[in-house]
Amino acid sequence: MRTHLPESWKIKMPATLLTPRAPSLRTANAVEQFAMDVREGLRKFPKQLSPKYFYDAIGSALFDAITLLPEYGLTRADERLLRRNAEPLALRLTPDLIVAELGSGSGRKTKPILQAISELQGPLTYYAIDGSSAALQRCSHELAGVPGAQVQPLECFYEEGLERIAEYRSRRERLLVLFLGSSIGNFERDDAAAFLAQIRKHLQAGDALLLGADLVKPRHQLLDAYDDPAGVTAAFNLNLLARINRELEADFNLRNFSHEARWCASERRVEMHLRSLTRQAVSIPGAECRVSFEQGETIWTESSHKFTPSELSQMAVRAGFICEAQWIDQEWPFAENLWIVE
Ligand code: AVI
Repeated sequence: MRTHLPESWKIKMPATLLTPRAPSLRTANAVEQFAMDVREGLRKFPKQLSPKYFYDAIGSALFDAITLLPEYGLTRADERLLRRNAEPLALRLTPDLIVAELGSGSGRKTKPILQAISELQGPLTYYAIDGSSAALQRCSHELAGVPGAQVQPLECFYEEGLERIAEYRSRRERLLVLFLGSSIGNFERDDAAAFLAQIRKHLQAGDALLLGADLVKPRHQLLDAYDDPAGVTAAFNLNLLARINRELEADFNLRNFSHEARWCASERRVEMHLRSLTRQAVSIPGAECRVSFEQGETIWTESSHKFTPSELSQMAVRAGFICEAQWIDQEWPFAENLWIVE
C-alpha cells in the first residue's frame, strides 16, 4: 500500500517512514496483541473483548450485511445525509482542501463528498486511512472513477496517518478529516472526548472535521437494530469467538453462547454481550490460558453510544472546535456534524 504514497512524500519523508513493515513481522505482532487482549479481557469481571476484533474478513462481510438490514437504519441515514448535503458542505469549506478519512471502509459514502468538493475546487487528494488492506483496496476501487480525486491509501493507525499528513502537507493546504458511520459511538464517552481532542491537535486554523453520529431513539428500535430477527448481528457477535478459535486455536463451542443486546438508558448506549448458556471451560492455547464460565455469565463485546444533537455541539467545543453546521436525518435520527478550527 505504501507504494501509493505521493511523489512529494517520497522526497520529503525520511526513508524509515516509507519502508513498509515486513508483513510477517506485522502479522506476528498483530496476533501477539490479539492474544494479549483476549487473555486480559477474559480475566476481567465482567469478561470483555474489544470490538476492534470484530472486523476480520468474515466479521467485515457480516457488518456489510448488517448495513443492509431493514432494522439497522444507521448506515442508510449516514449515506442519505452525505448525498443530500454534499454541496452545502463543500460550499462551507476553505479552498486548497485535502481530505483524510479515518476508517475509510468501502469508500461508498465518501463518493458524493469528494465529487462535490472537486467540482467546486478542482482536483484534490483523498487519503484513506485504514488498518485493513482489503478495505483500502475496495475503497481505491470504489473511488477510482471520481473525476479529480486522487486516492492515497495509508495502511496504518489513524493517529499515525494523521501525523504523517499533518507533517508533510504544504502550508497552504487545508485538511478535512472524515470520521463517519458513528464509529465515535463505539468509544467510551471519555475516550471519545480524548480521541477528538487528539484529532484536533493535528489540525490548524481553517481545517475541519466531519463527524457522523447516531442519535438517541426509542429503545425498541435500537434493540431491533442490534438484535435483528434474521440473526445477522448475532452471527457478527459470535464470530468474535470463532475468530479466537481460528487464530488462537481455542475450543469455544459457539452453540454454548447466545447473543444479547441491551439498552442502558443511563449511559445512552446499546451494549452487546455473549451469554454462556452453560457452565463450561474453554482452552485458548494461542493466548496461553484456560477460561471458566458460569452458566449465564457474559462477555461484554461492544458499546454503541447514542447522542443528542446538543451534546454533539458541546463535544465540539470541549475538543477545541466550532460547530459550523449540523445536518439531521428525519427518517433515522442521525447527525452529520461539521466542526471547524478557527
Ligand atoms: C461500526 N459501528 C458504528 C457499528 C455500531 O452500530 O455501533 C457496529 C455494529 N455493531 C452491531 N451492529 C453494528
